[in-house]
Amino acid sequence: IIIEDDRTGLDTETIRRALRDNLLYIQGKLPELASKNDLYMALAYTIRDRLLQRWLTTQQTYLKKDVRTVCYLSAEFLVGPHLANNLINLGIYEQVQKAVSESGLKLEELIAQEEEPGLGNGGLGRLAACYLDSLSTLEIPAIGYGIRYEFGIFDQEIHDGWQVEITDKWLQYGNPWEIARPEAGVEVKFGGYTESYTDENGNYRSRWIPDYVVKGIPYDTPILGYRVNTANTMRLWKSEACESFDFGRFNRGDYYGAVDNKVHSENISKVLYPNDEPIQGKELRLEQQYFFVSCSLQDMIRIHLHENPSLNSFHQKWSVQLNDTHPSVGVAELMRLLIDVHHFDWDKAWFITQNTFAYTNHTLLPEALEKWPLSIFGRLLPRLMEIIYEINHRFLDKIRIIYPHDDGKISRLSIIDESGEKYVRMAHLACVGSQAINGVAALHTELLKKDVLRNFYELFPEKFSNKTNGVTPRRWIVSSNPRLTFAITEKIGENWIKHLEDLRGLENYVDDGGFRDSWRRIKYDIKADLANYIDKKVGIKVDPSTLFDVQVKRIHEYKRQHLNVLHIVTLYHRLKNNPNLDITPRTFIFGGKAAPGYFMAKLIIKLINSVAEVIDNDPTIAGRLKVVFLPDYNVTLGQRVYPAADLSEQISTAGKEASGTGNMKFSMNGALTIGTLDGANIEIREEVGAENFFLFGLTTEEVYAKKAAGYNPQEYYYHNEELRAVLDLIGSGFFSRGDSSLFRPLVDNLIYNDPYMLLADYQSYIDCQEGVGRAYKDQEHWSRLAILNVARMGKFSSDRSIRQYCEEIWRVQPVKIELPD
Ligand code: 26Y
Repeated sequence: IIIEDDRTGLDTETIRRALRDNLLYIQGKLPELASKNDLYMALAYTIRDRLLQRWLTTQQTYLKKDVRTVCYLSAEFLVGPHLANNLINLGIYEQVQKAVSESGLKLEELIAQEEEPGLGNGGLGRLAACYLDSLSTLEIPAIGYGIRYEFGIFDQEIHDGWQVEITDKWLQYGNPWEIARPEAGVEVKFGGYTESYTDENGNYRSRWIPDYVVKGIPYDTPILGYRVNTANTMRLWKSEACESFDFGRFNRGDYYGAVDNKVHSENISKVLYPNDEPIQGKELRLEQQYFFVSCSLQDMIRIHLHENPSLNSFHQKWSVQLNDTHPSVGVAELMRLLIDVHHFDWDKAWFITQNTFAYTNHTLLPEALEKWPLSIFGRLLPRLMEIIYEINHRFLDKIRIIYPHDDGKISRLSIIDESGEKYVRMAHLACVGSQAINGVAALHTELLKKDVLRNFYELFPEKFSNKTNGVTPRRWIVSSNPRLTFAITEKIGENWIKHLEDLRGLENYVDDGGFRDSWRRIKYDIKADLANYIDKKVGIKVDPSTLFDVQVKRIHEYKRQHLNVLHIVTLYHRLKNNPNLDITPRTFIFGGKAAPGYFMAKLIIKLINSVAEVIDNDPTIAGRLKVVFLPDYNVTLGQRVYPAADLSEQISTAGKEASGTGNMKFSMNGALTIGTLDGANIEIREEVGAENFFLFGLTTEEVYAKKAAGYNPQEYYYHNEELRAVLDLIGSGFFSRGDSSLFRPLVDNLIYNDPYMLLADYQSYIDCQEGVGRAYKDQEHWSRLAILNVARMGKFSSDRSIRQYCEEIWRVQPVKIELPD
């Protein structure tokens, strides 16, 4: 037989041989002694070889063509497992399936073996991962820069209904997808002081004498595009102690002190902060941010100077996107590198800096805007503090000309918040230092302009634009939902995978009874799979013919998982009062992690589990209501859950969810949405049609108006009998074995405070849910709506988002990668 090159060939026979080789010579195992994990590793290395060929060719091409490159700076990349997606993108899933069968195992079992890198909290980190997939698929030169956390987002267990956090040891069996590059390490300074001096040409300069220096080592993971040869790099930095640095302590014989330093250096990339709201004043977090940003900018400069005579053209060759304010210290860092290290004058450096960066905002909650106490910032990054003062000084001088005698304006725009304890406002630094500023959904961008960043919008309206989020159909349809993928492709071919707008072609089949029939069969089978998983994981038996009503996302009061619970308790209460009531049987599925220090979020998890238990133990409810909390919601579990959902819960208070991306994943997989006019829900509804979307709740304007008029939740409590009964039931201890104090904080918060207006939206939600239940009873009708939802989701591909970023912000072009024959 003829076989291809052992490390690049794509036919079944070559892959089979490569697998055997890797098992012997990389894993060092005989086939008869190999564990499932050994086989997974052998397969992963086999696929990695195929990636490397494309990756090296990509790098070589970029170098030769001297391309303009996008750098996506993000403290989080929630990429999910690599193996299945690489097989799909390479187009060798079937070949590998056959090649693996020799081992007596199924490919799916090996895929399940992969531990996902949980290097993110939620939406923002996952968005960065979808964008890397699209950048490669669209053949755009790009690098994703971030942090290689040794411990990612914690694993969640549920004990007695409460969340318990377990360390995520994702690296313990090795990571076959990354390659360390110690030779490309860079140094990062911290602490100490600055001094000014006059250089040999008589120029005033500043010098930073640090307290300690940390080394950053890059770890590269190739990110392959779909059915193209482009493999871009995700470059994550690990912190290490810097031997070259002369620790004063060590010289003084203070050995333990020197070890402290080593330990401290290694701590910087040790663990992901498991919060999705700023951690006020945690110095280590600021160290993480500066660490990865300084490493990344130094790396770009090194690459640039390798290909160009000077940094004068830096902004022409690099476009750097700030994923929220987390990397926004980069604005000051690039200034420092240009001025202190490369001896640029201020104006030239500022021109380059401003034309390099662009900033994406992801939040509307004012309390979630990142700010750092000056005391911490100045101590840790004294030279950057000086530079920020200078940026601010020059910025405010310009403002004074535009708004003379308006001190209020000055203090509102200032990068330094001086209203009490002094802070650096990171969003202000990002706005001033960027050529473009964007929100992540139409409503969100409008609210940024009107509210959160109003003063900046007045100043430079031309910098603002909207870039509605998107998700990659390769992971969120093809990889997660092979059955649906097959059914769609059978009808309209496979172009939709790269051109999601082509899903429109499915509209021709909504009236095809046979198609609707097979659509329902597919959904049922997927739900049956999830039911098996649920039984295995939490020991609850659920019926796949019930309506699967799903809310999976981080637990947050503004996302209102507890509004969902109020609906469940309402149904339960109705059934208790009227046992023969005819309701649509439902299975409520929840999943999501709570920040470890967020008391109310943890109490909401406990409430869900408590309600689940009572309902489960009530024989009169059997077959009609079921509640499941799936522990450890992550990318892998999301891939199981989205395809199995009938109903997607997107019920945040209007004006609070910047965009949402789970909303898109559900709808693409044929779930209908019950949602508020918030974030991208608005645009989803616009696309799928108002008649195919279950809308409820106050609008943003109504929320604002009610707040302004002095919202009083007690009015709802006293005037709505059913609502009162439901809240009283929860408050009574009925769901907490008689302990009426357990859920008191939650119930009281709703009755007396209710910052997210659950009580105001309650009735509208309950009524809307009744409509959902009725609609589900007519299965033919429901299938039509589901098919139309899928057919009209084309806009929400991350390919569309990335095209807009490329054309309107980054001004980068695709570069074709040809493999040598
Ligand atoms: C400062 C730090 C601890 C921090 C870390 C993570 C702060 C915030 C976050 C994460 C924020 C986040 O995930 N935001 C979400 O971004 C999505 C992508 O744009 C949006 O769809 C979603 O509405 C928004 O909440």
